[in-house]
Amino acid sequence: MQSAAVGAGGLALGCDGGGAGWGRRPSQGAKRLNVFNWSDYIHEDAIAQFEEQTGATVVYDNYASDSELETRLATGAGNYDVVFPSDRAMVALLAKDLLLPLARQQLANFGNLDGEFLGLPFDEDNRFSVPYFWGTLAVGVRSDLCPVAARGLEVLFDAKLLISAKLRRRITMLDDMENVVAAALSHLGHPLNSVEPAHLQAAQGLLLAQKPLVQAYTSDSYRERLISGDAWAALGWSGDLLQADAELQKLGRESARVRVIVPPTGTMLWIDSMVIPRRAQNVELAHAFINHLLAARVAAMNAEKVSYATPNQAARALLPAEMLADESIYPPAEVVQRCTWLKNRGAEIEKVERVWRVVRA
Ligand code: SPD
Repeated sequence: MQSAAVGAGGLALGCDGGGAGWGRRPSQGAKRLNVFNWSDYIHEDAIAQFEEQTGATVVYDNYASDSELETRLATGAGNYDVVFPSDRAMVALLAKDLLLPLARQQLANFGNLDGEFLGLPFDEDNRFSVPYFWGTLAVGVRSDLCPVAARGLEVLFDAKLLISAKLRRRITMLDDMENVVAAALSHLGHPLNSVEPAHLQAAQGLLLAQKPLVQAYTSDSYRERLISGDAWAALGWSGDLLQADAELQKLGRESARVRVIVPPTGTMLWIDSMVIPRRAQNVELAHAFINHLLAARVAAMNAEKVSYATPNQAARALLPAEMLADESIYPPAEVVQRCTWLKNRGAEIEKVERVWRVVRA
């Protein structure tokens, strides 16, 4: 997990008081920008460069779930200026009027974005949001430890296989209702947005049978658990799993690998956006920060660091060919075609919530 408050005002390590951030304290009079982002989701230099260019202090804090972000924004906790909701969270935040319309004239680098990622259903004119990264719901396997040649979700859901291969308590699942229920539905061959009672009943049964075999439901520590070898397989988001593999290589553990499997039968696609909360205190600086992250070089540096797919086409032109060819980051068109976005299921989402409550009880 990454958490930092770095600033132009000199280094003063310590808890920042505004959250879990560690780093510099703002010097008196310096402008302070409160950024709340998913963990492991930015290159520290992207923040440092912005601070250098603007003289501002960025207080950077992390979250691990859409619901954490929604609660903070709804209760006004945190005074955030820039946050990064998923497509699913965007629907909820807009419905509650928690976001500020963006001033497009302050986003000179908006043109760097690939039109394919603009005008998505949750914000058709991008009045409120600017795409940040997209990715897939994937499976990461420590191929050096896990004794089965995993093909996809079966390594998390096939109880017989898990027990015979001694994977009991070696697997982790996201602590995320929609993603986990979608994975179970998908493993059972049902549409991952299904609200059919019979489909959800079967998904609940599968998740309950899996529960005693699960080491943890976590949306941020699976990266570290895979690196340490505590977990051998994890349901996670593509880039975090790839980061675990990169970290093992960096540590010189050549034979230790995390193989990232984007289920070839299709999986969930998601996209996270940059937005400004309605209660933001530093609106101009927030626009400047978003514009900075949209700059081709910054977006490319960021994409290389986090291993997620960038919707910034000017940045893509700067990325190593090897990265662009990595199908666990940019799945081939035929796999993308089999993938699905989360649908807004309106009041029917209660049925999914019920399953999740039973599973997590
Ligand atoms: N560590 C960064 C993870 C970002 C994941 N965003 C996924 C949202 C899916 N609902």
